[in-house]
Amino acid sequence: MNNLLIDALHCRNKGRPPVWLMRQAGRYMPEYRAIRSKYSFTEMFHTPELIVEVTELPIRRFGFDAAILFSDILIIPEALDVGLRFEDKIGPVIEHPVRSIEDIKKLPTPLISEKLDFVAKGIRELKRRLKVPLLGFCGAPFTVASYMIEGGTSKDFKTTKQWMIRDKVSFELLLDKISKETCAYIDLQIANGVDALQIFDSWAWCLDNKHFREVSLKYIDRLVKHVNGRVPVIVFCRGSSVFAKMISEIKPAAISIDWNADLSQLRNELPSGVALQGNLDPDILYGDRFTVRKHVKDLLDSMKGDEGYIFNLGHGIHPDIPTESVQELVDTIKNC
Ligand code: 1CP
Repeated sequence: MNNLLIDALHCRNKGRPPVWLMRQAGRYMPEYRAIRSKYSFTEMFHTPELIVEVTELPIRRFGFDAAILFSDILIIPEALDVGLRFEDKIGPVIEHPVRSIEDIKKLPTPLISEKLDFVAKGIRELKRRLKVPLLGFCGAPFTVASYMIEGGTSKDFKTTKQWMIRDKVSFELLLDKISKETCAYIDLQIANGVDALQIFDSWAWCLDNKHFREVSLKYIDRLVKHVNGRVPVIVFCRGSSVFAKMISEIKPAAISIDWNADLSQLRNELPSGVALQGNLDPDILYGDRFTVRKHVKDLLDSMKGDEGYIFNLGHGIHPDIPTESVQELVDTIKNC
């Protein structure tokens, strides 16, 4: 069993840093695209056999030190019957957006352990097969809420922020509802064997400091408290370069940093005992192999000897990244 990730999450890794990439099980892999040509994305993440197969693809091809469950953060809105579908070239679309107290009251209270049993099956099979730790994940309530309110992907989060600014009390009722269902989903993942969890708050960057604390961090804190040390938790947000100190107050095992910050400098500003993950600019992987190697080495050098460092990108890998860049990245870390 490869324990580099778990050791690093406990800040006691004496070996080389572990490496995995956000969105490693995705469209940049020809093997993924081959499976995807036969099934819709929704069919794929609903089918335990395909969850297992796709989760394992990047481990087999590149030798990452951790697997991340093939699924999606929007599984919670889907379980809340808001009419989720994924459209090619558009992304997620939510047919019945949530925009008022009345809409929140209409949301069902599903039995997550039954409704998402296909995920439990996938996790159990993966745990039988994998020789690296399995990361489960969920969306942070703020980011999940933004999809439910906007009805899909947004550039400016206008509808979400307008509601938040005009009537924070009812806005928080939605965050509360999403948090409750997410806690049940976290329980399902832990009960079936995930070794660690990552919480994705991809769109937290759109919030000012005060609102980040009040509508994002507060609910991430609820999730971390709910996990209560059963498995290590990594908190990722776009914006973590700025919000890292605040995030460290809720004591996750690790914070995943976007690519704006100088990671080694940030390390000095944070309490010891919190692991750091990140933070290569995903666009570096468009460079040639020498460029990729140089940037990976520079980041490794800057974090040398840090027992709580996990190599990752500052956000997910783009679908058009050449696989050669990913191999160069992994090889550079393994040979460091
Ligand atoms: O068309 C396809 O083949 C589907 C593409 C795809 C994939 C491969 C989507 C649609 N989701 C995923 C998998 C996925 N999503 C994983 C799997 C594990 C991995 O390899 O990392 C994970 C962890 C996610 C999480 C996720 N989904 C996030 C948070 C992470 C991030 O990148 O910020 C978000 C915001 C989503 C929403 C989502 N799912 C898919 C799309 C196209 C989107 C919208 C992204 C956007 O709004 O820009």
